[in-house]
Amino acid sequence: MSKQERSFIMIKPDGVQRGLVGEIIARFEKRGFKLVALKMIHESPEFLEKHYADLKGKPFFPGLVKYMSAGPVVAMVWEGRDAVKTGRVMLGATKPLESAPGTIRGDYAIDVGRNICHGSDSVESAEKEIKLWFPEGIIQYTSVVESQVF
Ligand code: FUP
Repeated sequence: MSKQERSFIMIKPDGVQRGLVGEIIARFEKRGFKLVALKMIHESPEFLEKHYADLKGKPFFPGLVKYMSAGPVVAMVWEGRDAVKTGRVMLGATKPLESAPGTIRGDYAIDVGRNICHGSDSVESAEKEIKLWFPEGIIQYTSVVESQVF
């Protein structure tokens, strides 16, 4: 059964630097998801360590935290049917060799350590990540897509 969900999607510092913000947002909008939160923010290494707490101890962890805190990111929450799973499909696989053309990573990345975007991997982590990145809460509004009756 498909479900209405929220996913935390982030454009990483390399995605911002490479001018891919509009492209990534357009893909989610065109797919039919509703943008419910958006901000550009330059976070500290300490904050990124919280975001990636599950990966603490991995050999790439220090480099990951350094890269993620090197510049601003665009943090977003997208809402819609199966937003978490579909968001992951749109992002593409973590490993560049496995990320299919047509996905964001498959179209724009060749390096696992510079892979442009992040997307929650489960509904539970989406909830945690949304709380962490948007402690101020999320705006409620009705989108045109929702108000259509067909
Ligand atoms: P993903 O959920 O696709 O972002 O993948 P992971 O949670 O496994 O990894 C988080 C981030 O760690 C990736 F986006 C990139 C980085 N990473 C590396 O730099 N090297 C690796 O071998 C694996 C992940």
